[in-house]
This record gives sequence, structure tokens and C-alpha cells, in this order.
Amino acid sequence: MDRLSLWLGAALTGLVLLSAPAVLALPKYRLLTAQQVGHDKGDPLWQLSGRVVPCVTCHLSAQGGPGWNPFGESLRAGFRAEPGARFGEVLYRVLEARADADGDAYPDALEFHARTNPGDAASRPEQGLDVLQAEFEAAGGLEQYAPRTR
Ligand SMILES: [Ca+2]
Repeated sequence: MDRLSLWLGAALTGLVLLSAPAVLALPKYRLLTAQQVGHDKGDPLWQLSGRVVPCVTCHLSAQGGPGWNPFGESLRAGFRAEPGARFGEVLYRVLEARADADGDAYPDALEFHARTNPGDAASRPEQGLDVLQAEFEAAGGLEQYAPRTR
């Protein structure tokens, strides 16, 4: 790629970023989660799609803000149990507990693997639990969701 193409690409990316304030509102935990569970891979514009770890992964509203679903409440409980802990550690401990926040029979970590919503029982993986669990283990299991700075 020549310099002009690179510059144009960078300028276009900047414009897109500036024009997407709704998607990027309060993005910190959303961005951290996407990176920690690897949903940022393979799509350079993943931050803008709104489909990669959408706000409703933890919040009741598609715009985020107060009001959390059962998975969001699990994270909040994790922060209460460990005040001052880094987000990545809290997320990992919640996933490590193999809990099923929304009660749809799929543990939260498997829902991240299947890219379904761990806080919404209406969003559940298509595969059977055993098949999905085997797929998850083959992909690296829980360790792939460990905080990067461990
Ligand atoms: Ca679910």
C-alpha cells in the first residue's frame, strides 16, 4: 500500500471514529471485555459495529448506563467483593466461577465463546452444551480469557 492510501485510510478511520459518539459512549469496559475475550479479532472496525460486545452484554439499555442485566450484576458483585480490583481480573473471576447468570443453562464463558449474551436468557448458543464445551476447550478453554497482564 502506498503512502497516500495509508494516509487516506487513517483519515477515513478518524472521520468514522468522530462520527460515532453513540457507539463509543462509555466504551471502557466494553472495549476491555472485547479484547479480553478476543471478540476484537478479525474486524478492524469492531469498535464501531455495536455488535461486538454490545452494551446489552451487561446493561439493560442498548445505550448502557444504570440498570444491569444478570451478567452485569455478576460483575458488579465481583467489584463489591474485591474493591479496587482491575476490571480484567473481576471479569475473569466471574467467568472462572462457571456461573450461568441468565439461567439459560450455558455458563457465561461459553456464551462469550458462542458470542451470545450471557445476561439474556433469550440469547443462547445454538450448539448443545457438551458440543460447545468441547469446542471451547479445543479453542484454549478459560485460560484464553485470562487478563493479559497476569
Ligand atoms: Ca444467554
